[in-house]
Amino acid sequence: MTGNQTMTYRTIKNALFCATVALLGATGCSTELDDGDYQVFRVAFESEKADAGCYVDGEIPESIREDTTTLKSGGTFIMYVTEQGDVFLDTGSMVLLGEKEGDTGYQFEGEVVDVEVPPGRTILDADHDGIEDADDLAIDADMDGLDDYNTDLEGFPLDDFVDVDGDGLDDRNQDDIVDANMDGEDDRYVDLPAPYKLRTVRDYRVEITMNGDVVLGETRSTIRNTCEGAECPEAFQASTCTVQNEFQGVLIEDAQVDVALGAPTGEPSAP
Ligand SMILES: [Ca+2]
Ligand SMILES: [Ca+2]
Ligand SMILES: [Ca+2]
Ligand SMILES: [Ca+2]
Repeated sequence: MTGNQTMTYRTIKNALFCATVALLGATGCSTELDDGDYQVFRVAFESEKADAGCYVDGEIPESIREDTTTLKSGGTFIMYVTEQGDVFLDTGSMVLLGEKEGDTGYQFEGEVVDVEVPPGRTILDADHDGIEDADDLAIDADMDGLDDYNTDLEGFPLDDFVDVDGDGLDDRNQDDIVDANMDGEDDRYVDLPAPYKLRTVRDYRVEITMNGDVVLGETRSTIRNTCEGAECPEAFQASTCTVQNEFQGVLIEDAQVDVALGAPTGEPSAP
């Protein structure tokens, strides 16, 4: 299927089940879902609440702290159970795996971990042994077993010719650029990774409580930034930002849902 095609499905099974339950005098639908079942909810979100950790210096600015709105934003959740009994929630921007929580609730969670190793120093290391040549007592860039810089007892070079890139120019004193792999970069210089890692962990969580045909719940996304290693930059500050949002909604019976099919787009946003 192409990215522009749409998939349509109906919650007829659920609607029939709800109708049967209603005829029997019970209130609303069961929250019990079997393999292959799905339910569609239309929900109204409150405005997002970001905690102080989401702001510079860990303080909610005066210009934001007292803002209020009574407007809601709308969303559609699709909950379904696959063959293995796994319960999924499609929020429209991501799909989370969940589990039943008590008699009437479900809890869905997901985590994205992003580790970055920033570029570090560039060193001159002609023989790529990891030792900067200024500190390297035995350099043998052309790997002929003869030291490129030391001399014998009579003062003659141990290696009379070093030409890693085969351009006829001695790499030590005649060659402006040694580029055996032809990428335009001098092979004698090596980029070292920074001696630390930056880790960003995004946790997403959605809780849904079902009560008959109505649902209540909360979405929560937390982003934690940490630095690992002995040489983290002094300016780096670990941070934790949590954004929370409550919602309420209804079960859409006999819903017809159009879902755009396409490749996942970039990094997920909050549910
Ligand atoms: Ca070296
Ligand atoms: Ca050599
Ligand atoms: Ca050369
Ligand atoms: Ca090169």
